[in-house]
Amino acid sequence: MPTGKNLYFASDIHLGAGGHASSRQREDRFIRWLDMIKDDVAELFLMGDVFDFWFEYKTVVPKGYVRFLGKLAQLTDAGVKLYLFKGNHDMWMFEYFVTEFNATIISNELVIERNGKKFYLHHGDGLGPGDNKYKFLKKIFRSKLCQWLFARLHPNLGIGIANAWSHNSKLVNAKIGEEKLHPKEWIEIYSNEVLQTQYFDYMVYGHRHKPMDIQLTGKSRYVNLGDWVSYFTYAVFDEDALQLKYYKEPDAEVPPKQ
Ligand SMILES: [Mn+2]
Repeated sequence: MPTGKNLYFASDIHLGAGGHASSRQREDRFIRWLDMIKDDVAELFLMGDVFDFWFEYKTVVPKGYVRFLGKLAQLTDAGVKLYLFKGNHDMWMFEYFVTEFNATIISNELVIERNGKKFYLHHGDGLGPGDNKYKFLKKIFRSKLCQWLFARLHPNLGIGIANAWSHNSKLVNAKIGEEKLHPKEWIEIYSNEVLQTQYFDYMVYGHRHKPMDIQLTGKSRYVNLGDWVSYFTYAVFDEDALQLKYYKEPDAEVPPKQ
């Protein structure tokens, strides 16, 4: 049994983005964070775009991320419950993480209640009004036929195309593009709409690459997890309240010598 009791949430690590060296830096930092929380965590929610691209074939998975995967194995072997959300970059996770980590894969939203608090959890893509082009693409990409066809391509070709495409839609440009489409914080608008029919204490998302803690209708809060590209942010629920935090490297906290 895990000794920890807390719930931890993080998203948008985009492992693989920016080339091997830059990705390793992000991976190492994220692992240091996992080490920091390992005695304290009961349930770990990785809320999408953990990988800049992921596709698993029946017998093949993408190269890389071995330290991260090893650390996840260590945590889940010790009894930590892992939830992996599909993001818009890694919507093609199938059985591998279930087999290896006994993870629960979440395709859309997950609703949970812990210690009397109600949570609504979603990666954050394709919500709210507009962006019909993306919503249409998401349907196609998530279709069995599309996945079957993609799996027929040789991995060198398939993952090559995916990486080229991912490099093309750079994170920052994608963010600016989305903000042009939705000048208002659309996840906030969406959340308030959901709250009209159902109460949640916390509505937690990623995807925006921007940490936010916004008061919604009534007592509800919208927490956006930010990312591990520029902010290194996460949320923790300690049986009492949800807090958005910045991960500071332990050595960065040492006060300068007099
Ligand atoms: Mn995303």
